[in-house]
Amino acid sequence: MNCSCLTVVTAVLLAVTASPVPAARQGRVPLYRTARKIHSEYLVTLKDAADLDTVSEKIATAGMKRDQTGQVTHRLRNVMPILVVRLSDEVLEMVRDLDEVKSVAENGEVTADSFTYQWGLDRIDQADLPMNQDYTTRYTGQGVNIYVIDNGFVVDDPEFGGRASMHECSAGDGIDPYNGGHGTHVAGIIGSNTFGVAKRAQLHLLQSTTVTSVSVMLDCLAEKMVKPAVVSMSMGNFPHSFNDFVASFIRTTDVNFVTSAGNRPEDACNNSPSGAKEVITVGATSGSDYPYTKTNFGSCVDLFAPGVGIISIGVRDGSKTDVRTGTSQACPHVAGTLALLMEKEGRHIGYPEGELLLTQTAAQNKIKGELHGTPNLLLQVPV
Ligand SMILES: [Ca+2]
Repeated sequence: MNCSCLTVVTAVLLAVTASPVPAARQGRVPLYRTARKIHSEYLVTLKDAADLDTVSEKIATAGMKRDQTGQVTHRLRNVMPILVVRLSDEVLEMVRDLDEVKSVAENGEVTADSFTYQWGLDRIDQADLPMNQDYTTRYTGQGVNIYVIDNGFVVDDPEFGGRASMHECSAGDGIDPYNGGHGTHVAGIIGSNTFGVAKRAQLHLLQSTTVTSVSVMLDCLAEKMVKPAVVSMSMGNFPHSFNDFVASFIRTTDVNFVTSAGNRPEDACNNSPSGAKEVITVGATSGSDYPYTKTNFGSCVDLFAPGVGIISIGVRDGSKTDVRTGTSQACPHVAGTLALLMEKEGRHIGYPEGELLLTQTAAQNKIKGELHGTPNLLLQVPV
């Protein structure tokens, strides 16, 4: 099977599953519609006992008799018996009347990973699939300060609604502020108007790229943070000794520190600060509730949150949105949720209460596949 056939197979499966409501006429097999239809192109699924070549002949003959298009371009035998065809409208109706045919689907353009809405929000306000295309919570994180340690911030993006600013403790590090936009994407998941979990939280941005500058910033923050507060850092690969530093920061300040589990994939206990017991460490899941293939795992991960194909604020190529994957995208879902919980409680939530609340309210045993000892907990917001 060549590459174009593989592409077609993908299109078949997506096209058939994308629109489950058939537009069938009486007596004819269902015609499944697609959102971005390609004119005259269809996927004809045959009954198991049907012969692909015989049906192909019938379609070609029907086209010739009517002097119309009835062309079979691919015969798929290995997964399901399917004919990929080009048909005129009249021949299409004839095909839908054939005894051997089970269903017909329009061919259409599909764009993998191109989510037009923030499915991560949709997922965390409901315990079970399927998602309902909606994110509803009565909380916004208003009055809560979220300190975001990252790099590549665009502070004045309209999506932040004026709620984002560089914090006085920010190291700056003298790097290009855009720097791929990682921090902007992450902060957008925490608190932007469209893509954010906590849409009214105050975002304090701290730009850094080195272990020393993060340490200097945390030392500064320990003095300057205003509660209710939470710290979010979608960064890893610190030396193991940093675990002790961040643990002391949490105990001294009584402020929760959320971080990404990492994308190796390996035991999160081997990395820092994901391996620190006091830190809230977040693994990443997909929209079908499987772990992200590269998510770090194990007992040091506290819970999972959406992280595969997450849309948020984009800065690359002048695009206003960007779709990214990783535990960097999972971590900010949790930081935003802590802000919602603090608004709900009407007070600061510190250590270890924040971690307890998150794990107690998480959806249990929803994540499928191999978890390598990671707790089967999926983030849920207070609704
Ligand atoms: Ca939902």
